[in-house]
Amino acid sequence: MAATDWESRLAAIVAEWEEGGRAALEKALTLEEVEAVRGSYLGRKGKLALLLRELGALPLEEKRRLGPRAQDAKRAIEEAAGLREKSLADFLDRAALKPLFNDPTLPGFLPPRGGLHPLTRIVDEVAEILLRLGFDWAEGPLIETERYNFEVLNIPEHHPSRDLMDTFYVSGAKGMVLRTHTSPVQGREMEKRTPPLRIFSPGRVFRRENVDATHSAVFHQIEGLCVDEGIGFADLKGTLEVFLKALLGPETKLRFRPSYFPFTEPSAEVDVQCFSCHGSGCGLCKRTGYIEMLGSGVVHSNVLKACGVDPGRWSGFAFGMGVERIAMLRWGVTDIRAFYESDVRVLGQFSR
Ligand code: 2NL
Repeated sequence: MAATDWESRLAAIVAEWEEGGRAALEKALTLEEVEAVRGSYLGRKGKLALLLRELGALPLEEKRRLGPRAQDAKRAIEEAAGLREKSLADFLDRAALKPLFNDPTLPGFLPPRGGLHPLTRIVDEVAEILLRLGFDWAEGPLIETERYNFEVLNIPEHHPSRDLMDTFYVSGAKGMVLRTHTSPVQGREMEKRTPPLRIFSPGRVFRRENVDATHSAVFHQIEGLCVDEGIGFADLKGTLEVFLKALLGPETKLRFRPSYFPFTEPSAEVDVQCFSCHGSGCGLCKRTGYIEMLGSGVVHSNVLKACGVDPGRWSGFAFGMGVERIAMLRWGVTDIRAFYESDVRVLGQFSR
């Protein structure tokens, strides 16, 4: 056989080894599989072994030139097979020992950890602050009467804000609605208690909304209410200043904007200077420099009266915020539906 022929066969074997043989060794899971790969090159009928046997027939000069190259290839294959064999053998030894005793030096298996839902975390944080300020946690029914959801709150029948609220009416139960805000809890508490009182009401509310990235028909609110002698707008400002600094950080800057709610007069919406761009304008604050955080106001005297509180002696302030909105701002969530889909790949990112 010609030397050039022999040389090209060696090149083909080396190429095949590099492109497939080496990887086949890495995939081998038994000593038999390792031996099969090694044997296909170096066994009695192995490709490289056969070629090496034919080396003797070549002229001496060619033998000197090509011999070392073939030996290098042989050594590379033997070395790779040996390494794989050793690591497999070690692994199999350990696997064989495993059932015999517990090795306490091996790392343990971490069980998957649970965590609080992001909305629960916001409610808990807000509650901790308000409890510290002397507010009591208050809850009430999700299915409300129109009286507590609307009338008591200075929203008479045919008042346009009843339409604005997009109410779910309970079929077959006249005058019953799914509460559109948590304000009815405050109304009920005002009737039950005697001032001075400070309460907050976290909970689920319902509106007939078309669901999209920022709207859900079921969502959550937290409202606060304070009634005492001599309470005015300054008390509202001071309380919200302390509350929002505790929630968002001591550098938080507030801005009060005049607004309208049927149950407060005067009313204000409270913005905080954007905590992302510090007021210079960015995507989060839509270039306004401010982010809307909550609605608030001095409790309307009609509401006090309707709940059995004498507006001649008592006055109060109230505020309300959306839990989802705060959670979205806090963690940069852009689709409200992420909170309800219960995808652990999403919710797992919030666990501590
Ligand atoms: C908002 C605004 C607000 C209240 C809620 C309230 C409750 C009673 C009396 C007076 Cl019983 N006011 N609640 C007042 C102002 C604003 O919520 O944007 N919520 C998400």
